[in-house]
Amino acid sequence: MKSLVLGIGVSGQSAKSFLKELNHEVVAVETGPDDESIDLSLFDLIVTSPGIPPTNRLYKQALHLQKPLISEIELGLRHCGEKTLIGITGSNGKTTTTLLLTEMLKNSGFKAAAAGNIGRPFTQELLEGESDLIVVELSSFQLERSFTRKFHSGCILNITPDHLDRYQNFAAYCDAKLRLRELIVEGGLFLFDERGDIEKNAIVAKSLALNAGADIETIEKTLIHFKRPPHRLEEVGRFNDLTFINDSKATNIEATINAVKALKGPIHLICGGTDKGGDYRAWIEPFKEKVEAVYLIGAAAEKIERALSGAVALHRCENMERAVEEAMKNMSYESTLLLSPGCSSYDQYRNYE
Ligand code: UMA
Repeated sequence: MKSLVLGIGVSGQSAKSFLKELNHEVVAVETGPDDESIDLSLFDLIVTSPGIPPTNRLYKQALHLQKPLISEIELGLRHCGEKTLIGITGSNGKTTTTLLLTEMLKNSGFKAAAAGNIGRPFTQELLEGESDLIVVELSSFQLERSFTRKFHSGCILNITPDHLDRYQNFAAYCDAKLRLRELIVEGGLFLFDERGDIEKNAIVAKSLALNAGADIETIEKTLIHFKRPPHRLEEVGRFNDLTFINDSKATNIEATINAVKALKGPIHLICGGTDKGGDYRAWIEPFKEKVEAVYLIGAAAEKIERALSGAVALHRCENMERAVEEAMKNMSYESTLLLSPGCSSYDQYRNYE
């Protein structure tokens, strides 16, 4: 078999190693949007990385030529043997839920591991890990070209507008998320909570853990001791009477709303970055009476300014440093400075961290 891997990021590299283990002859390439450099007729299988959009020319050509075009996740699903798999997707809360569930299962004695969108590619865990149960965090991108029913259970935590720079509309994004339902084995547990919140995420983790056979006492203990991963409503310091919160993982509009709802006012909010095509007017109502001022940074600043104009005090800032300086001048007694971008960070940073 001769296979082509599109994208040489972590999942592309992992897919390449995995295919080599399967004795495939493998070529891995980076591919620009209009790339025509590869003769696809030479390949029996094409594995695509999540970051490559369906508008990419090779991706489109592969479909046109009816070549098998699969995600790195699908590659793993086809060769995961008897491992128990649990899938977690949603617009917000999936990493926290994945970690919490994995912790519950490990503490209950399972050889469990977390993989997928969380950072460690699924195929890498299959190749190198010693787990016999894998909790797979799945992004909409990863679900797009995944087909094999192998998950014993799974959940969609919530679906709110995100990645509208990649999808034609919200319905197309929902369709990608809903693919998880098609990957769960007959009779497997499927949970779908359209508008979940972080408490509810604990209930989801608990239900999935119980379903997998974890014991209730260990689950409850894990919940008590579980620490949210960093960059999510993380208190990073206090200065005089001011509190500083890092919520840089809030890379969509709903996530910023969740942050504002979870905190006490008055809030001074730093937001902005790369726009993902959503409507920031959704912030007007939840910001009322709680958010005292908004400091705008990054490429989306102008769009956010237009959406929020007249609803809240707005400050356009050159960069993060300026935004912090400006906020420090304005913050009154017991206010909170919140970084919750509501956008992705690629215009200024390598990633949300
Ligand atoms: N590339 C191309 N052509 C393109 C786009 C990208 O050649 O059109 C190349 C890049 O030059 C780069 C490689 O592809 O070399 C990057 O591939 P990728 O963007 O698919 O990223 P990976 O490094 O493989 O990481 C991916 C996920 N990234 C994305 O979905 C963007 C990681 O999720 C995931 O942890 C990893 O696989 C392991 O499964 C990150 C993410 O930001 C954390 N996810 C998004 C989110 O959570 O919102 C979906």
